[in-house]
Amino acid sequence: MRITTKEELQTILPQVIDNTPIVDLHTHLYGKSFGKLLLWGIDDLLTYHYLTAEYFRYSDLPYQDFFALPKQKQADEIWNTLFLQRSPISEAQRGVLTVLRTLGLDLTSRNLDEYREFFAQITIEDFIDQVFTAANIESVVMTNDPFDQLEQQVWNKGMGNQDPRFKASLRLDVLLENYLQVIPVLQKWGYRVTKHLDETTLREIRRFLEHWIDKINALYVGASFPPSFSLPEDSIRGRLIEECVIPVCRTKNIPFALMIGVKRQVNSHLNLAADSVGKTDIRPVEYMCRAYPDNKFMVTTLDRGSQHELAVTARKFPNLMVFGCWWFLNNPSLIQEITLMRTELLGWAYIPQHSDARVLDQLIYKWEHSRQILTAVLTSKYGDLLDAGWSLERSVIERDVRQLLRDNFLHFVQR
Ligand code: RAT
Ligand code: ZN
Repeated sequence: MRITTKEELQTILPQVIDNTPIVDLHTHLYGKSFGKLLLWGIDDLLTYHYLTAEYFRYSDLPYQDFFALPKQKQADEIWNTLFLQRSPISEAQRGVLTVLRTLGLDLTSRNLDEYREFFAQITIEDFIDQVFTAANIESVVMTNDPFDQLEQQVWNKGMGNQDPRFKASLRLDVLLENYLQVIPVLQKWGYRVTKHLDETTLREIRRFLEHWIDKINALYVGASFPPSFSLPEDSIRGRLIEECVIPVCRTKNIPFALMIGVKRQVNSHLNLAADSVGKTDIRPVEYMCRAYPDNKFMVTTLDRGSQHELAVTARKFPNLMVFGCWWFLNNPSLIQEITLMRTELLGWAYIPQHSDARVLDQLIYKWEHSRQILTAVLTSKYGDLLDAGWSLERSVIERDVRQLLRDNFLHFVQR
């Protein structure tokens, strides 16, 4: 179907964006076989760490008293403070409303027990189906930590890849940031490693990485990094990256995903909500892409200021795939700005978003809100094409949008 006017564009584009299935490349979700690691339901939704941080902007309850409460009581506190005593206007707060509305719950009742009742009556199998259908998700990528004991049990039983909608990625924060602490664990597992990164140790760490990539069928290897991240660097982390992670990723032909700019634990009382943001230096990314042209790198940064430099760097290196509006950037005004800028600099050659969902239900709001923004950005950009006299077809728009929401990631991991 040919599209020649902006009215036609405004009708068709939102349909195409809604109908395109998503491959969500970074989440903290797990398949059902991971048991209680898979969070879902109203109490998990309300105790999301984005909301706990916002709760403490208003509450006088001491941190330790709040965190000592059972989850349901924490959820009550957050509901009362953020939803009943004031209007839920922040992005994370609005997200809860989008989820409840989409699930058909009555927002006028504001009755938490009624919402709990809904979740008590549904099985996790049905709820996974419901969420994936509502958000039109094809698959999500988990964040899999080889040192997490609960996860290990599932992988050791061969049950980690049971549901093909939940793909794996190997997360290496623990290895890269706390190598000295994990030496005894690696030794217990039969790896001949020492604190001296000698040839045997490096070979053994590569063997460990290869083993886990194969074991979980990892689509990529990933890690988060502080604003001070630097490469090349004569440090344990720097050597592990250049002498183990990068060579193994090349052998396995999978990307190394870097999430740069997180300042961990700036206020440790906040637990999971304790982390903050700092200015990211893009020079290490430039170095890696140039020094390792046969490797593939996926990069997202946490601060707004580095976004432009990152997008320009992607123009220089085809082995760099920029992705997502991470964490504190996952807010409509910033997503809009960043997505517009990336489109202007990179066309279709980037991945606009990942959800970072920690609670299954969040897929609904994270993607509904991101789809709305993508619609606004592409309405404007396709509108410019119509103004220039370039005609469009529905099938062409479908092809373009599919690249952003699905194909760019799948092709990048496979190529
Ligand atoms: O967005 C989040 O939920 C953060 O807590 C982090 O998990 C971050 O996304 C990360 O992957 O380190
Ligand atoms: Zn994350």
